[in-house]
Amino acid sequence: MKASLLKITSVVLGAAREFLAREGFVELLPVILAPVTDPLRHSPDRALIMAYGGKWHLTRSMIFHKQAAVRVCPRIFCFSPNIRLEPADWGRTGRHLFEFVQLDLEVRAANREEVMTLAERLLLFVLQRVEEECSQELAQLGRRLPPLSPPFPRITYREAQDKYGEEFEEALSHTATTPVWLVDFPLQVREFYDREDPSRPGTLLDMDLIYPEGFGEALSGGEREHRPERIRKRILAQGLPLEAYRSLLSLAEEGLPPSAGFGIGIERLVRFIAGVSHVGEVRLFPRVPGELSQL
Ligand code: ASN
Repeated sequence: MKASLLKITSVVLGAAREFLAREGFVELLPVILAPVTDPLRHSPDRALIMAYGGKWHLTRSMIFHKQAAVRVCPRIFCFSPNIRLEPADWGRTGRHLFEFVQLDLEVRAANREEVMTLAERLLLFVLQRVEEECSQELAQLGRRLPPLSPPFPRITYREAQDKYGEEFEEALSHTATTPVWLVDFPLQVREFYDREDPSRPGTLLDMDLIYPEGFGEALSGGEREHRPERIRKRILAQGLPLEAYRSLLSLAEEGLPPSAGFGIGIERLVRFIAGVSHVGEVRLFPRVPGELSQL
C-alpha cells in the first residue's frame, strides 16, 4: 500500500508541475528558514532557531515570500515544506502533520474568482492524470473517486455556520458529495494578510475548498492585503507586535503588487485521492503531532 501511495504522490506532483508550467507559472525553490513567517494565530507553538545573531522561524507558510515574489514574476508556485507544531492530540485528526508540503501559488493582479477557477482546473487535471496513470494503485486501494464537475458549489462562512453550527467545516465535508467552496470569512477569524472586501467591511475576499466524504479542508487562499497602512492597521487590530512584521512592512512600503493565491496541502490531496484515513500514511517519514520517529 505504501508503494501505491508514493506512486500517486509522485504523479500528483508531476501533473501539478505540468499544469502550472503550461499556465505560465515559474517554480520557486522553497524557503525553510525566514525572519518573518505566517502568524497563524491559532497555532500556539513557535519553531525557531538562532543563527548569525538573528532569529529564524521554520516556515509556517510562504505567504509573505509569495507576495514578494510576484514583484519579480507574475505567476509563481512552490512545493513548500511547512513546519507547524500543532498540539499533540491533533495527531489523531487524520488531517495534521507537523511537517507537511503545500503547493503554494500566487498570481499578480489576480482576483479571487480567477484563482478559484484556476484551482478547479488544477484539481481536475491532477485527478484525471492520476486516474490515467495510477489505475492499478487506485484499484489496489479500493478507491473510486467521486466525479468532479466544476464550478464547485459555494457557501459563505455565515451560511455554513447557520446551517451546521460551530463544527460546520466537519459537517460540510461529511455531507458533501463534491468539493465545496467556503467563502467570505469574517475579518477576525483569519490572518491579517487576507484582503477585506471594500464593499463589505468586515468580510474577507478569501476562500477554503472543502473535500467531500469527510476528508476536510483541501486548500485555503484569497486576495491579499498589500497596502502598508492597511497591513499595519490589521496587525495592530489582531494584537500582534508591529516589530515582528517590520521587514514585511518595509517591503510593503517599497511596494507590493496586489495579488491572489492559495495553498493546497499535498498529503491531504493524496489522502483524498487514495481514500486513506490518515495523512501520515501518505508519507514515508511522517511527522505526526505527538509522535516520535525513528528516521
Ligand atoms: N498558503 C495559504 C495561502 O496562500 C496560507 C497558509 O498556508 N496559511 O493563503
